[in-house]
Amino acid sequence: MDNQQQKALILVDIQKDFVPGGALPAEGGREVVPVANRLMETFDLVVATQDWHPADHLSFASSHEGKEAGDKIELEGLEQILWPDHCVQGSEGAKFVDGLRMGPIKKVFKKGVDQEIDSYSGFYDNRHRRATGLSDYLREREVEEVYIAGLATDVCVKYTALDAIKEGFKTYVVIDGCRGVNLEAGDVDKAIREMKDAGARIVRAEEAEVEVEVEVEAENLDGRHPRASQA
Ligand code: VGL
Ligand code: ZN
Repeated sequence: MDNQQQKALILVDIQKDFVPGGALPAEGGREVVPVANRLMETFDLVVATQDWHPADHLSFASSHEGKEAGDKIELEGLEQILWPDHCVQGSEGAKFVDGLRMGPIKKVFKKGVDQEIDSYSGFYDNRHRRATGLSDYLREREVEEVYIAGLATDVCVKYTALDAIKEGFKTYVVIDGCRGVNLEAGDVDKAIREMKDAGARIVRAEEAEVEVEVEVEAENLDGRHPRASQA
């Protein structure tokens, strides 16, 4: 049987600062950990993204005099929401949440590392100037479909999903494996609508697991990937 990877699981920013007790928590954020851990069992290829900012990152309200979190400014011609300091490189809050299985994660893609620009998507910074390498990594491994879970639904999950679609991946968002920050009420619902409208498929973890397992079984039967014959 060939070993072509066709599907990947992308775990977005499951970091301490994005769960309760952290600097920028998604309500119920810790609940994505058991979902992610279970999902990892059904994927051969699992990658993660990690928000990883320098201490003086310009997305932090603290980097702008007189500004507070939630204020909006313009940064390099783009609207930028100002956040509390979060996911500072090497800090406790930047670590992955306790209990998240790290063994299956083949590679971690760090984002938000440039001081002057934010990076919500796991693929590109917000100006689409610098790639994190995630897209090339997936393509080199023949990935065609990505399943996305993590934090936060209405920020980094959303932009990661939108970029995945733009990059040509068939994109699933495992919605019970995501939690949002809802900076403004309704942001999560709006994000789900936007992702759907762009072509993302919103699924639950059990559907994602079933679909992957069914294909693995079919692959074992005739030694070929089931999608190959449909091309
Ligand atoms: C995120 C706001 C700022 C996220 C990252 O991971 O959703 N949100 N930086
Ligand atoms: Zn950030």
